[in-house]
Amino acid sequence: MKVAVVGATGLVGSKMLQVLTERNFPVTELIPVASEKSVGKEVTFKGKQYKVVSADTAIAMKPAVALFSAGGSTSLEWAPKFAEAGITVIDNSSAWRMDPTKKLVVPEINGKTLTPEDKIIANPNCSTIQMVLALNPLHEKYKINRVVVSTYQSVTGTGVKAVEQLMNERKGVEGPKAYAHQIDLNVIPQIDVFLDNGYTKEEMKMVKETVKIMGDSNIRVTATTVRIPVMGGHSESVNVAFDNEYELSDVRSILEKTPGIIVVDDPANAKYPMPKDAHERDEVFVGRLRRDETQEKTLNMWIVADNLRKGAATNAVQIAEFLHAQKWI
Ligand code: 2RA
Repeated sequence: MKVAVVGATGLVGSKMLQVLTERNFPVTELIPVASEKSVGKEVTFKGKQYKVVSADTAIAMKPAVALFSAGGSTSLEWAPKFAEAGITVIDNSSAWRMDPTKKLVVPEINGKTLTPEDKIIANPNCSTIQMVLALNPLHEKYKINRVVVSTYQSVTGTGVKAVEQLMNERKGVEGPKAYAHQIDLNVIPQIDVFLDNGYTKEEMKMVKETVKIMGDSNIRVTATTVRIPVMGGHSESVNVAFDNEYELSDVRSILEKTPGIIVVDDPANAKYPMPKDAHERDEVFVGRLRRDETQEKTLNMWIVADNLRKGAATNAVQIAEFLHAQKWI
């Protein structure tokens, strides 16, 4: 199958190429797409060199599917043009996520809602994906009414420039800045821009996307999202209030049985999820499972995942795998 990757030279785009290779997605021809300044550059995929082309050229080459990771404005402009040409778009930007006519998909949760008519499919925000994967099976059993989440997010979520900023600061050399503040030896309680309600866009993504993916507007989410000087994955402290009482042992076994989740929860032996262990893994890691002793029917947990993989590239490729399994692409 011909596969286009739009934004192929970025952090998520490169990870998409890696994940397509590792998961042996049946790519017969790769069409790497990037901005005009990258057109003509070469990208290596499965040991072969492919020239980066423009979006116009990619449409003319008629791929079956296009994985987009090139930012919201590129998606707004180009995803409809790909879709009109019959190419299914799986879009990692925030452009279409809250559009009521588009599905926002974590395959394990709501993949089954997809139809062959869905030509632009939205991939959720990284911090939302890892959280809902753990929340959804617990919601099915105990009904969640409220979630309080605080995140500890890797610089890789911002992109190459942020990784360079962290590394430069660590070495004490000057360079371009992705953040308004130093990130090394610091914590920045701002991810994306502030909105009128005092929350950041990232925080409101977690609020709104959770409800859309889990399909239940009764779930209330409040979030504080924070950038930390870490690579490898996003971590989240999540407090979950249920309608119904639970047993901690049942919660553990539900999570252990959930595809895509690995429970790492052995505090006596200092075993809990950490980004350095989640790095380059497709699974979501859950630990520090414990009762909230201040409130009944309430659970605390700690969730970690590689934000470039399950939080972005892996989830997008899993959507493509689902479409391929249905023979829709
Ligand atoms: C971040 N959620 O970590 C973003 C990336 N999509 O900044």
